[in-house]
Amino acid sequence: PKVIYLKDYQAPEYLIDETNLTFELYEDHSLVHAQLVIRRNPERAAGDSGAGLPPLVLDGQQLELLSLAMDDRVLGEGDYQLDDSHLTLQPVSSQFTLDSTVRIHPESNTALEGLYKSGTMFCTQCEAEGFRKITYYLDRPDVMSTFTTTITAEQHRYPVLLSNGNPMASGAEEGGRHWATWQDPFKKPAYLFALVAGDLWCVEDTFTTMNQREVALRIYVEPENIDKVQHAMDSLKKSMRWDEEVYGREYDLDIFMIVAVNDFNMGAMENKGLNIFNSSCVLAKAETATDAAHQRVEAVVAHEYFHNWSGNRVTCRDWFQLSLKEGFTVFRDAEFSADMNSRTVKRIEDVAFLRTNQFAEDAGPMAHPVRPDSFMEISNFYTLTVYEKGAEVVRMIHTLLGAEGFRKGTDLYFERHDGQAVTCDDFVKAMEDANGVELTQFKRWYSQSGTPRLQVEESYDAQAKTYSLTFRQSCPATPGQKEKAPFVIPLALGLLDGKGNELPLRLQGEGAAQGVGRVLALTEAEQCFTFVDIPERPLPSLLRGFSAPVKLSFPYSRDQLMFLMQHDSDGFNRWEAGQQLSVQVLQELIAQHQKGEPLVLDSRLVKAFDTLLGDESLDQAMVAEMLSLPSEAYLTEISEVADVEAIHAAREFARVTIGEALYQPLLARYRANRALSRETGYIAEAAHIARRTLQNIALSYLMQSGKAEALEACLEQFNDCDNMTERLSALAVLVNSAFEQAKADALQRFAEYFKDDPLVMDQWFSVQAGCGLPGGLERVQELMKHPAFTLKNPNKVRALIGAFANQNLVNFHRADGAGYRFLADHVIALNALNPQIASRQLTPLTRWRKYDTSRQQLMKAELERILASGELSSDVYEIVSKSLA
Ligand code: HT7
Ligand code: ZN
Repeated sequence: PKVIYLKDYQAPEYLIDETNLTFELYEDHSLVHAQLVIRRNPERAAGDSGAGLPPLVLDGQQLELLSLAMDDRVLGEGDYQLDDSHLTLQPVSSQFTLDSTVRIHPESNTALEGLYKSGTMFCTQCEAEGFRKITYYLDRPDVMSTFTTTITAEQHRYPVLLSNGNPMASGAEEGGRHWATWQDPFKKPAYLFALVAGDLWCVEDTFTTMNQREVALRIYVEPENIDKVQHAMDSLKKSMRWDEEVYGREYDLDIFMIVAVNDFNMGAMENKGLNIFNSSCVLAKAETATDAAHQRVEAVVAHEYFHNWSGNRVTCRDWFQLSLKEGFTVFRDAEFSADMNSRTVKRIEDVAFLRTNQFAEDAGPMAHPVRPDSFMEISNFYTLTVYEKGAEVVRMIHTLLGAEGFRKGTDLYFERHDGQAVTCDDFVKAMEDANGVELTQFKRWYSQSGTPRLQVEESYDAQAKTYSLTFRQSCPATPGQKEKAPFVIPLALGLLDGKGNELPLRLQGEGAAQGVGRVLALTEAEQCFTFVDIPERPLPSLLRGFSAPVKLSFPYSRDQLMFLMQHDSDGFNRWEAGQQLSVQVLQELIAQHQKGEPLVLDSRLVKAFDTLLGDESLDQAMVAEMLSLPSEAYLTEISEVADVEAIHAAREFARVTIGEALYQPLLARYRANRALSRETGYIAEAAHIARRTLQNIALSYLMQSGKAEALEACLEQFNDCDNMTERLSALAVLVNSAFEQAKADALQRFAEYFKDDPLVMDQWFSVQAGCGLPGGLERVQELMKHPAFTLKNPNKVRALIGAFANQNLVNFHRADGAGYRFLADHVIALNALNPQIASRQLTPLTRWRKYDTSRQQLMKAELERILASGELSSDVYEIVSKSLA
């Protein structure tokens, strides 16, 4: 495949002002008629000479061209050139209309890109380059057009016909068919086009905007899911209000629709006025979806809705700028979730995810900047770096400018660029201009890959009462980038005295103390800050709220970490101190395991957890977070060479020891919370979610004891609860226990009861795929034969193969390489069916450098086997070849 470079970007030769589409949908093929009103791009016309106009090169793949006409002149084969991805013609005037008809086959499209069928429903996925599988077009985000779409289909099978914009007209046709026309008045790139045809029901509501316009809201689902839509509808209305209040952004069409589909490559898609969602990100009710699933629905509904401004009204000039819309929108949805739920818990969850997964990506063969310089396949660049690190970059701008300055910047950005396709530079420029600041050095966050390291040293001068912090930043080499220049790192910090009080902060040279806690902007490779009037040696609380995506190191003792856990005024850093303490303790256990010594858990960790459990005044959500040990994946990420077995053994040993040592306080907490759950029934509010989370963590520790009393509690919860949060947690701890009979019974009853609900069956697969007990691979192989499993459904692939390879590290990384072989076999099978899903499943194999030489060989051998397996999609080829380079 060809490599595409950002430096080669050129504005399009032609623009498309109007796009008129007619779809004729049939069972064994579909026809697409496109009428495009095209003109020469004035920006490119300056150099036009007598030599005539440049050729028009349209994108098109897997299309059967049936007819073509330019300004009513029918074109024959000699009038154009066709290859497998382009149609090239020679315009004779600078403005013309092009009519084409193509035949396509949505009924056999397993890649789920372009127009395809999910079950009986027709639907589309056009981002990033799927529209070219629907018709010949300038399929690039800087070509923006109005769209009018007519759909014709059999009335009985497809009573609902939807596209972007507002409904214009509809009617019946002969032969049991009908039609509907939709018009989208907002210019948009083709990646935001959508079409749906199916037998769907909808839940309807309305939203009155800040300017008193009434917007119709509709969520379409298959009839059996109509009772699972209310939560998404509530989330949508909250999102619409929040975007008005926090960003001043009002919705613009008369109608906003969401459609749930079962077969979808990602979470959801922000098509203008017609969002299409993976059903897992829309459907939620207490009996079938966990608290986490409810929160994900709320977050994804918000994310896609927010794209209406950050992505649709202002879009990307080219796909290298993807983080312009994705990083910004992830930041917006994270802030929304923080406002709707617990701010600190949301930040903890996001940072834990970033540090475990994005930091690993940034340290691996696919490391790339937030704004990549090149790619082979753009679908591979919907990455944690573009999304999550991109959101951290926007968050840092927010931290540096403050909430008010940031809002001034976004107001200017939306005003200046409404209706345009722009770049990350344009976003930063709006921030600069609105605030009168310069962010030139800051922009290195967009162009340099890798996670910066920040080493901190302290010194206290008791006589002068000064306290100095020296910061040294560096960034490891990443593919194509050996040397890195210093980043601007916003460092939020505070200093604590011996009683845990915050000290007023005055830097040397400043007139007066600037309050307690502040943000320093680090700009140099090495920089020292001296605080004055510091009466005693303080304890620093650094990188509060994780104010920058860096790896910070400061030589805290375990006692200091315990002190911060109790006294830091920053909730995030209280959790962070607990995590650092756990990491130190677990690393000690890992070393003991490696030396063949008996494992001994530092009792200070048990004491810290005991204190947390004993303090009833603490927020239960925070206690739950703080009682959760760092994951095996995180322990892997921070290891130089990950010792899979030692990490697993150390963490399991810690869990058993804690479960036994704190059995009574855990049982007391568990019983109190479970009693409340029974008393109130399921309530989807933050305080109840927190209570259930703590209850379930307590249950998982209690089950480590192996006591019959714990099993009894677990079975009572499994059998008698009224919601999926309690039921699935009980099932998960049973699955990970040694109570074989109880486990088998529970799994069987669960599957029997929920066999017709695919999303619940996904959870059933995942819980088993993640079980770290011996024999994991064999269990997964057996589950692949289950009638509910199919490689054609991405949710099933993620639930079983993905959960096994990403969450069951001790089984996936079996010393004989059978886990690697299993994954490679399925990547090869998926490559032919769905290249995007195939390439995403490859991620764990790309991390081979983290492991011992024997595992490295085995992992590389599987990557090489994939490379040699035949015709590879560009998606899989790019990841495999870069991983082996
Ligand atoms: N903007 C959407 C991206 C997306 C996508 C990309 C590649 C292949 C399939 C896809 N489905 C959706 C999702 C979002 O970030 O909102
Ligand atoms: Zn997005």
